[in-house]
Amino acid sequence: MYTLYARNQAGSVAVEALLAACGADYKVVVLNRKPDGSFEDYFLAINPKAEVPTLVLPDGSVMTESAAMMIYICEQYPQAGFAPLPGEPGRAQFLRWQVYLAAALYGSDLRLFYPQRFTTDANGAEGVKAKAAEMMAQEFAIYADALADRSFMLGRLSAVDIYAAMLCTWAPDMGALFATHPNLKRMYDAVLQNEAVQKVWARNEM
Ligand SMILES: N[C@@H](CCC(=O)N[C@@H](CS)C(=O)NCC(=O)O)C(=O)O
Repeated sequence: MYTLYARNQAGSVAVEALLAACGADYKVVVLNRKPDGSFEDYFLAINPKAEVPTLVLPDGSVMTESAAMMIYICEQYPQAGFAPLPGEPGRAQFLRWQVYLAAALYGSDLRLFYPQRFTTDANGAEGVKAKAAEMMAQEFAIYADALADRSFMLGRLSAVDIYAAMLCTWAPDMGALFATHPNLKRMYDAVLQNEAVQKVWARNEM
């Protein structure tokens, strides 16, 4: 069984949705925060960076990094069809966008929501936040341009779309994002047609 350490509406959402959509045997442990905002102590022994998602695999080993988890899960459930497998057409684009979402958009999101963690300047947070918002807008535009008139980046629902849908929910103004990029709304609605994804969104109170 997989154990996913999670927090509602956080980066664990896409991993949880993919596990559910693949029909994996998994359980979710929703982490609580201590009064100082840090996660419970036992979690540090599992992930020294104390970040969600953290995934414990059926063999007991620990995985961090949401994009890597999603690529791995797709490979464990090839019949579910949420990624082109190595050697199949579309594999390069699958890897490209999976890593783009993690490295570019997820990164900008973290700087937007936790700007103080990205500067040693006591007055620097506002600048970090403003630049993150600017970069996020550009990164969504690049993604939307590549998506063009398709509903799914690779032509059929894949882990990339699930990841992108989660990231859309973190946009500072999702309505404005969808007004600027109607194809992102089309993609989002198409991802949410998947019943397993819908259930995970609901469990996360999204
Ligand atoms: N690169 C990591 C980033 C994970 C991350 O930063 N997660 C955030 C939540 S979305 C987190 O746990 N931050 C620490 C906190 O909330 O205290 C990944 O893709 O999994």
